[in-house]
Amino acid sequence: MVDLQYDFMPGGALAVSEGNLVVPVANRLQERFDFVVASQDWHPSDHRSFAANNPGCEIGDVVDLDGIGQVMWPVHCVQESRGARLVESLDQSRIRRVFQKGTNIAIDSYSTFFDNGHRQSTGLADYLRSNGIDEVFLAGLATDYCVKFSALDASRSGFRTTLVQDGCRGVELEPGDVGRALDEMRRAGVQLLTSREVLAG
Ligand code: VGL
Ligand code: ZN
Repeated sequence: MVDLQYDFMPGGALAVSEGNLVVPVANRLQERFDFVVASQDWHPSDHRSFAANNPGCEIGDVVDLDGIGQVMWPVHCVQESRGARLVESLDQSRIRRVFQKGTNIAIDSYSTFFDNGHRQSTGLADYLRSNGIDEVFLAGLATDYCVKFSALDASRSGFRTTLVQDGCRGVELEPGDVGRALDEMRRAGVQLLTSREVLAG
């Protein structure tokens, strides 16, 4: 379950349209799984992905950050803030572990597996493998950022990977970003299913 946090919900600092609608889907899906992990975007307030920390930059600009193109975001998911909390409507009773990411100010981390430069691992892949897991299903926010990069890394790390499409919503900075993200995942071997199909299977 990717980044089901207040700041990504409607009204939040980096609101994803209809982001609230994926929470009941995630809750229903959890009953089908015996191993549930969550990710949490967890930035220091001086994180360099925030436009406010890059003088002259506007939200949506792309700047070079240590050799990597970095989108400038509004201040969001600041450690310990309410916006960074997993939403209360999410059933958290089955979560084995929450993986926090984006904690290094100098590099963003959309994926729950690696930072954007693939320099550091969060330990998620090893954690899953050591628990005998070779297949993952993803839902959450946002389809075109954290969900996409998590799914691509999951697939590349050797997990059979399924994206639950109605369990995700995207930012769509540019119209069509979600469609392109889905294509990219499909091409990388990620299976796209609806929650209905997953729950029936
Ligand atoms: C996300 C942009 C910046 C996400 C996180 O959860 O998709 N997007 N930080
Ligand atoms: Zn972030």
